[in-house]
Amino acid sequence: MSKWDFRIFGEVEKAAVFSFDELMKLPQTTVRCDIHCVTRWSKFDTEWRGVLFKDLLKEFEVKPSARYVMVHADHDYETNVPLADLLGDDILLATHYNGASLTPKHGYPMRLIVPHLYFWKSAKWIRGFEFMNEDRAGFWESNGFHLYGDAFREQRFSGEALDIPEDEWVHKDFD
Ligand SMILES: Nc1nc2c(c(=O)[nH]1)N[C@H]1C(S)=C(S)[C@@H](COP(=O)(O)O)O[C@H]1N2
Ligand SMILES: [Mo]
Repeated sequence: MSKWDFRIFGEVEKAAVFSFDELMKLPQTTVRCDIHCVTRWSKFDTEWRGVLFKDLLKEFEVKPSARYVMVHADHDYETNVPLADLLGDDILLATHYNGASLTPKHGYPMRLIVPHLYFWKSAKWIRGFEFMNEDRAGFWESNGFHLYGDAFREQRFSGEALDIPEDEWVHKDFD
């Protein structure tokens, strides 16, 4: 954990680096939400704890020109989200799931939770946010998946918005 850090860079007044302990000193919030994977499993009423994106945002100054965020994670994973989508009361840098620390498989030490977008946007093993003027495709978004990925408008694939009723989504056994 001593080597782990979290970087803030791009369209910010001053780039910043946070240690895990520094992030843990920020207010801790619990969020209950449903999550939706693009491959059609959902899990309902999940509970996460961590730091709200909007609380982290108070720790540095974003340039007015910043409109998108590239979420950077270990193992070269990245995913893009509009900044406006990250400002809500349910957007979390999560360290805990159901009261226990995240397991390595599910994103330890920290993952993003963005409930209203497909779960590929909820990057595991996050390491930084890059603020951007313009949108740029992340890993899945460069590989045929939707640039925005609204789970309720069923934006799965690039350019697509299929209309599949919610009751046809399947529930995944979360291990
Ligand atoms: N870093 C990283 N985050 C990721 C992924 C990934 O491959 N790498 N997969 C995404 C997808 S498609 C899903 S459905 C969820 C799965 O989260 P889980 O393993 O906790 O169920 O993580 C998302 N976050
Ligand atoms: Mo997924």
